[in-house]
Amino acid sequence: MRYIVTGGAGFIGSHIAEALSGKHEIVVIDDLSSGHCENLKGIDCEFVEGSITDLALLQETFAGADGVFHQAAIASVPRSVEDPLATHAVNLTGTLNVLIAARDCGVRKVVMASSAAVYGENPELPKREEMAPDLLSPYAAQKLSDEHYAAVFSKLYGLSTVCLRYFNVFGPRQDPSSPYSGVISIFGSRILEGEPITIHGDGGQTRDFVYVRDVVQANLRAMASDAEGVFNIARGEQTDLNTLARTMMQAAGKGVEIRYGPPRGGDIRHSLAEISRSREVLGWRPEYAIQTGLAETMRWI
Ligand code: UD2
Repeated sequence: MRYIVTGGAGFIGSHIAEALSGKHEIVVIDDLSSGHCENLKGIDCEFVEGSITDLALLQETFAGADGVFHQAAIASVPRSVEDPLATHAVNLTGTLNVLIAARDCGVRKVVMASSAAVYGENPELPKREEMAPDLLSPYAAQKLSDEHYAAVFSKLYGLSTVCLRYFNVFGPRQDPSSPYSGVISIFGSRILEGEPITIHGDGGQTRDFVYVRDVVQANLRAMASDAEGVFNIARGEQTDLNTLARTMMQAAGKGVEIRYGPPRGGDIRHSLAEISRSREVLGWRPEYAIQTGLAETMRWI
């Protein structure tokens, strides 16, 4: 099979490319705005440097492809608040380009990254796919619009699509130096450097963390199945930030000072996914306990 991975030099994309490497023909397309070539070390793939905002490049690159794993995005809520237009160009117009190029090249299936951001502050837990969205940022609006475009392309042009709503993904290659990085990569690098960590708020907020290798398997299952639509990708488990900090220090065998700062503006308090649809329809289930994923992540950092 010939597979395209957009954003394949990035955090999640490079893990997908790695899982396909040696078994399939892989083309990674990435503009290296947040991805790094080192993430592709040892991965057998063709690399195309370019942006998903370039429709002609996508139409050329997607020729002969069987499937597209679409991971390229400016994956940041705060960036989208600061710059709605630039993030729209990549996250929404870029995704529309991916769908058009896939349609034009006769690609069978597009599996794309969506986000738990679409649930916003809807207080109902766990979050179920059929719940009403509550959009709090341009990023959430862009991802939900992507889902709608995917559904329309399925109906209108017969392009099979799946949208995976990622919750808090963590693992190796999540860049700890980025200000938009996930809490686990930030805490991990601070703990290993012996520096204090800062918890925004009282640490009672919860997230549903899922290890990147489980996210890869969800993508592969979605590509292999006939399923279409929207699926939550998470462990279906709540971890509060205080527990997370303690568990990470245990995994590192090293304690650092915990500082408590003001809550971060726009933060949601609790997050938890219902994952029965992914289990039943995709036949996927998360295999990595948080501790196992944290240990692998700390080894990488
Ligand atoms: C996640 C996604 C985001 C979007 C959003 C939707 C990641 C990296 N981001 O944002 O793309 O889908 O969910 O709701 O998965 N925190 C600290 N100290 C730090 C850094 C973070 O206390 O040094 C807290 C932060 O205030 C928040 C929690 O950790 O309460 C998780 O923060 P995050 O930035 O890792 O992820 P989140 O849930 O805001």
